[in-house]
Amino acid sequence: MIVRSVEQIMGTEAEVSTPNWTSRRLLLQQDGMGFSFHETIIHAGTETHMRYLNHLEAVYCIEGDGEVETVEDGKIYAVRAGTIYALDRHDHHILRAKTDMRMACVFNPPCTGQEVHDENGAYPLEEVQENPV
Ligand code: 9YT
Repeated sequence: MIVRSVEQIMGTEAEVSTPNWTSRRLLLQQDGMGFSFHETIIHAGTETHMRYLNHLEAVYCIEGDGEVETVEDGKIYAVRAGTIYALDRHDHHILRAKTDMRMACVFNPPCTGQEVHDENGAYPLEEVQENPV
């Protein structure tokens, strides 16, 4: 069994920060679970454009207040504690944080650790599958 806490991740390579967010990657590809699991803090007042062309992501809001917009149809959804959104169509989306937001994020296929968004708002696809079962 794997047991970890965010305190153990802070200050290590598995904590990745950009101006808009800080992601603590609690479970990664090398853990062999078939998904990665991150706690992400979205900083208040930020707007982040994302489009995970190579991944599916589900995002569950634990704390904070904001909104997510799907670019294709311009729909805007409130995001607050208890809300989940799932990017089942690799949706191009914009996340706006009114306050700091604490999110639990799951990626399939799993992230390897150091990903930050490229010019398309995507993460690269990692070819190696550690857990091909
Ligand atoms: C909510 C969201 O997608 N934020 C960007 C960071 C990402 N969740 C990550 O790498 O943890």
